[in-house]
Amino acid sequence: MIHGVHPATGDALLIVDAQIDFCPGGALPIESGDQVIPVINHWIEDFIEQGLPVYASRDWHPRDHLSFIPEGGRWPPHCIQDTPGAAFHPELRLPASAVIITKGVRFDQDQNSAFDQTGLEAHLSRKKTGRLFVAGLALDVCVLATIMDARNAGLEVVLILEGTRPVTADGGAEALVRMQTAGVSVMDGNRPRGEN
Ligand code: VGL
Ligand code: ZN
Repeated sequence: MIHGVHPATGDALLIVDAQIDFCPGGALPIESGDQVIPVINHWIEDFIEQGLPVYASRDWHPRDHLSFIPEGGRWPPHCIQDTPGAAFHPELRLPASAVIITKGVRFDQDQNSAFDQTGLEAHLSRKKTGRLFVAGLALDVCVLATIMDARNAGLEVVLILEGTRPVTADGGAEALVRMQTAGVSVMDGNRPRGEN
């Protein structure tokens, strides 16, 4: 566990799927999923203050997506394009400069990772991003897939632990082991600066 990593040039913040459907009351609710929002807002402020880029992915499925239970998939229908539940959490303070990454739109496969066929790797390389700070939902699904792809793309990764929650506790614990084995820095503490 690390404390007090400070964002600097070459860093970017990636917020994964901070959407209504993944929060309590949503279609695929993650326990305390909404509690990540104020944590993420602090990080957004810090990145913006320093002129550093902010990215936000969104799960954005066509209706009757193959990942939905009625279609033989494993999830209740969620994040259907342009429905209220697919919107970012209303308290998430995304800046106008945030770059949105849309995923999960394919009819023939799910896309848990924000890197999966989105072109994000090439974009970050062009922007000379070397390190990604990652938070969002869910730790054991899309955050995990995104972070593993980021590592495979050669990026350094800092997981903001207070800014993520798992679908299941066991899944979350396993995800953390896999991430740490892959060289991810797990940051304990909900502020980019200060005491943590
Ligand atoms: C996610 C389940 C299904 C996620 C997306 O964003 O973690 N989880 N689709
Ligand atoms: Zn999904």
